[in-house]
Amino acid sequence: MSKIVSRRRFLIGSAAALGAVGLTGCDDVTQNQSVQKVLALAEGLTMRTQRLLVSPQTLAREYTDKDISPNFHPNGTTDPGSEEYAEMVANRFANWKLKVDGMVNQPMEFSLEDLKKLPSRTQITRHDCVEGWSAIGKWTGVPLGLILQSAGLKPGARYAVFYCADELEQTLDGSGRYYESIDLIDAFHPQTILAYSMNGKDLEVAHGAPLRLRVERHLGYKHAKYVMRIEIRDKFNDLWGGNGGFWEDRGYEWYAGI
Ligand SMILES: Nc1nc2c(c(=O)[nH]1)N[C@H]1C(S)=C(S)[C@@H](COP(=O)(O)O)O[C@H]1N2
Ligand SMILES: [Mo]
Repeated sequence: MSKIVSRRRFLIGSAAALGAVGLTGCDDVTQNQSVQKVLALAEGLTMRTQRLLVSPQTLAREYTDKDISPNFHPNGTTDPGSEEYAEMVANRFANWKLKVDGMVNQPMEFSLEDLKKLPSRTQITRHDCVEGWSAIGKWTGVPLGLILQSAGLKPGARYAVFYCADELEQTLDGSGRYYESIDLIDAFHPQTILAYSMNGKDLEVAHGAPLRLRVERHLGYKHAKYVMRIEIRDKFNDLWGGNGGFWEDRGYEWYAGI
């Protein structure tokens, strides 16, 4: 309990430390239930404190072309490796379609060509991975808000869940599938885009081709690569480990605000 109280004091007392909370490794943290509870509490506080102090529409810093990192390290899955995915790569994603469904008025499908015809946003931002590296890249894609607006949200919709093509951990029960989720505030944030281009070229396989999420005020693991389907939901605790993402199910925070 005292740990929790001091954590709370620390959080309330140090607005300057926003985002510095809870950058944890995943090995022993996942084993320790009380640590998990503190992390969960800290996360709630971090989110509420941050949401109070930072307006939902605050933009992440954007950079210029000369700031772009010459080497942007691909991380996690660098090729989903399935036969299905290999076929998609072979025909340059011509038959690939992004599915948008769940709590929407109009379930939709978009080919890569469809997405490229929609209004786009280009942003040069810094990607921060929990593993301790950062890189600046230029991303072009469709604002997620546009897609959600056109599908139309049903009452009670709260989250966008991203289903990816890769299993980061090979498991028999499918629990190694990469997935992520964000709330609708982040989904409609102007810098939240479905990117099909990086540094002026089609997104490479290593960086999540054909489509990856950029959710610029969050840590790297929220930026789902190889996005195949977006489902609008009112909850995510009934999916896989119940924590809203592959890494969240392994101890990372759901609200990875920076
Ligand atoms: N589908 C999928 N998305 C993912 C990952 C992954 O392994 N699979 N890794 C995440 C992590 S931890 C980071 S830091 C970034 C890395 O993006 P990059 O490969 O473009 O550097 O992707 C994120 N999105
Ligand atoms: Mo990461």
